[in-house]
Amino acid sequence: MDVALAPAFPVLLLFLVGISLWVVEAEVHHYDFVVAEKNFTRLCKTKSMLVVNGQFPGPTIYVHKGDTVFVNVHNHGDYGLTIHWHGVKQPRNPWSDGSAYITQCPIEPAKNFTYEVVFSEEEGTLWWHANSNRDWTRNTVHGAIVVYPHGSSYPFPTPHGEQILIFGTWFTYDVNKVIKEILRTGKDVPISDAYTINGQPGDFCACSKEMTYRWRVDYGKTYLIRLVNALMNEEFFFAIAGHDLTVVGIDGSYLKPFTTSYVMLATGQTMDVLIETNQSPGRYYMAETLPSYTDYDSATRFRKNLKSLASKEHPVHVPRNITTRMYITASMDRIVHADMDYTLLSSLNNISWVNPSTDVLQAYYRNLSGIYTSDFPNEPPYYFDFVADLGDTSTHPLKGAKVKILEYGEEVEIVFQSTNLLNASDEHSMYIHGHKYYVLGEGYGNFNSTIDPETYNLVDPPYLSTASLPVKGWLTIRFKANNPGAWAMYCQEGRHLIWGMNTVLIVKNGINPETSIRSPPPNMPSCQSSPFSEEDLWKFRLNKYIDNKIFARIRGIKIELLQMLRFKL
Ligand SMILES: *[C@@H]1O[C@H](CO)[C@@H](O)[C@H](O)[C@H]1NC(C)=O
Ligand SMILES: *[C@@H]1O[C@H](CO)[C@@H](O)[C@H](O)[C@H]1NC(C)=O
Ligand SMILES: *[C@@H]1O[C@H](CO)[C@@H](O)[C@H](O)[C@H]1NC(C)=O
Ligand SMILES: *[C@@H]1O[C@H](CO)[C@@H](O)[C@H](O)[C@H]1NC(C)=O
Ligand SMILES: *[C@@H]1O[C@H](CO)[C@@H](O)[C@H](O)[C@H]1NC(C)=O
Ligand SMILES: *[C@@H]1O[C@H](CO)[C@@H](O)[C@H](O)[C@H]1NC(C)=O
Ligand SMILES: *[C@@H]1O[C@H](CO)[C@@H](O)[C@H](O)[C@H]1NC(C)=O
Ligand SMILES: [Cu+2]
Repeated sequence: MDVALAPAFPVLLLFLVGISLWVVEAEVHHYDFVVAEKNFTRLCKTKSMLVVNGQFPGPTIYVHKGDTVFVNVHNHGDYGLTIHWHGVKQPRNPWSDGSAYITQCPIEPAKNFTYEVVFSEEEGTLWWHANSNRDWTRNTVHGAIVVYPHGSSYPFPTPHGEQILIFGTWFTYDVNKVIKEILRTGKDVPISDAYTINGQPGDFCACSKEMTYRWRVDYGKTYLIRLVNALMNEEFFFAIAGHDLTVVGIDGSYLKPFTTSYVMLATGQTMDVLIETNQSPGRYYMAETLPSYTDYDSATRFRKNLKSLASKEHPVHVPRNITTRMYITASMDRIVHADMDYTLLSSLNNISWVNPSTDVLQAYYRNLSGIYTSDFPNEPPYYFDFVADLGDTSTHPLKGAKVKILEYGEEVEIVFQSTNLLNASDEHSMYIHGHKYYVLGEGYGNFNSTIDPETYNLVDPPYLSTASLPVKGWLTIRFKANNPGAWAMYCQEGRHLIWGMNTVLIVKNGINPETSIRSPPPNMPSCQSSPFSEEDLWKFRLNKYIDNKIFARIRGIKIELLQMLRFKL
């Protein structure tokens, strides 16, 4: 640690600091990630699951702002996977983004691939996870990333200590095997058995009393808690009994500090909060709760407090000269087949994503035709009352690998609109790779382009990579397309993602090498034939694969489905 030098060489240190502010050396770190099956016991049951370096959650990556990390991922599992660095911009380096069939083909079993993870503007807490829109490997293959400031300090008093809390979803068996099986056979999707904090269920769960995660703190100190929502499908509220929390950062950027009794994290979000241990010594529960459908006001109230620092050291650059405007509907869909079977899907602007056989980035970079099409639309095909009670209609979205092409340097505004197709509106967690964006506003109902923009925050909007799109509501974001590459944009919630709520933004090169994609590293994994074809997958994503949440809410479909199953017997 630099600080350790201070007592011995105070003069030298001052000298170094004076210079090093200008020639600050970014560090290079190396990690090996061995992905392999291992047995874990929770809730009285032992299961084998895929984890990194035998740990769940996986190892934490520690860096300073601007560092580079080489992570060699050795796949000792029995199927292909990729690892994504959530919220890391990776300037000009989409090759190491780790999106299966979007920026690379999977690392096959017994192979390895070295990611070069380039940190730039990020500062705070992020995370890494396996990334596929066709499986749930990320449920067990994930871990935190801590990015310390470099050459400067936190924009808040330095805490006495810090703690990472990763929230996960627990299944008492390898759920990814079940998901793959479901994609093949059409069996029911399971509900999770518990939620975990740092890999452990709460002490009221079976066989969990001794194992429940405990964190010892000293009285009268301030601690920084780094929260990671690694849940498969849910956003959640988090609180610590008897203590207020001061929110100071989100998705690797700082916020104007605000104090609150609870926080809320969208699926995939990370948050930095301070806690003062100012209550009488004792035990206090740290608890996560899922919102009920009446809790959206609490969620909105919380999110309204999220404001960027917008200071001299941490300025905001909200795009003002918008060259591309998109209005994107996020829907649950259903295709009814001739034999009365139906397939549940999800879509963006009525397009349900289908992975190509070769990754989009390679196809783009090498000018291969026939892999994707560039016609992802800027608006939905039809306008209707998106949030009305539309009943159980069949929606028949289009399928395909349709991408949106952006010129380098464009300033983009996207209004996401959740629809109530199938009477199944849900919250979504909209995530874009390669770019963080400013969240200008959100609201309920259909977006109104006359009155809603008046509510936008153009002064100090939060700078996120993952943001909540409210149920039956809208969300407006802006970003500058200044990172050339092919970047996935999707709902982070696992069940919506595997149904197709995904697309890709291709940002073209600028005019010089500094604004162009780097050349690909050697040894990019090559594309093997996937274990089952997209067509099979499509057929198998059938009626039986009903999302439990939807199940509970759309009784109409449930009854219809049961009747239909009986009919088929
Ligand atoms: C997990 O436990 C089962 C049953 O005890 C055993 O057969 C299996 O080899 C173990 N797997 C690993 C990866 O240790
Ligand atoms: C990693 O993969 C490269 C080929 O891509 C291979 O040459 C090397 O031996 C592998 N390393 C290990 C440790 O498996
Ligand atoms: C706005 O963007 C257009 C297209 O990129 C550009 O020609 C124009 O100069 C920009 N205007 C401002 C004020 O930046
Ligand atoms: C890529 O394809 C386009 C259209 O087919 C063509 O105009 C262009 O010259 C090609 N570029 C390269 C580098 O092959
Ligand atoms: C749609 O859902 C709402 C509440 O979830 C319910 O009151 C209404 O009856 C449903 N409409 C149809 C057509 O099923
Ligand atoms: C989606 O596209 C299909 C095919 O064009 C069309 O039949 C359907 O009505 C569209 N659905 C919506 C919700 O726009
Ligand atoms: C938007 O709001 C204005 C003002 O309330 C209203 O006149 C207009 O009809 C609304 N537009 C739509 C598309 O609902
Ligand atoms: Cu979603």
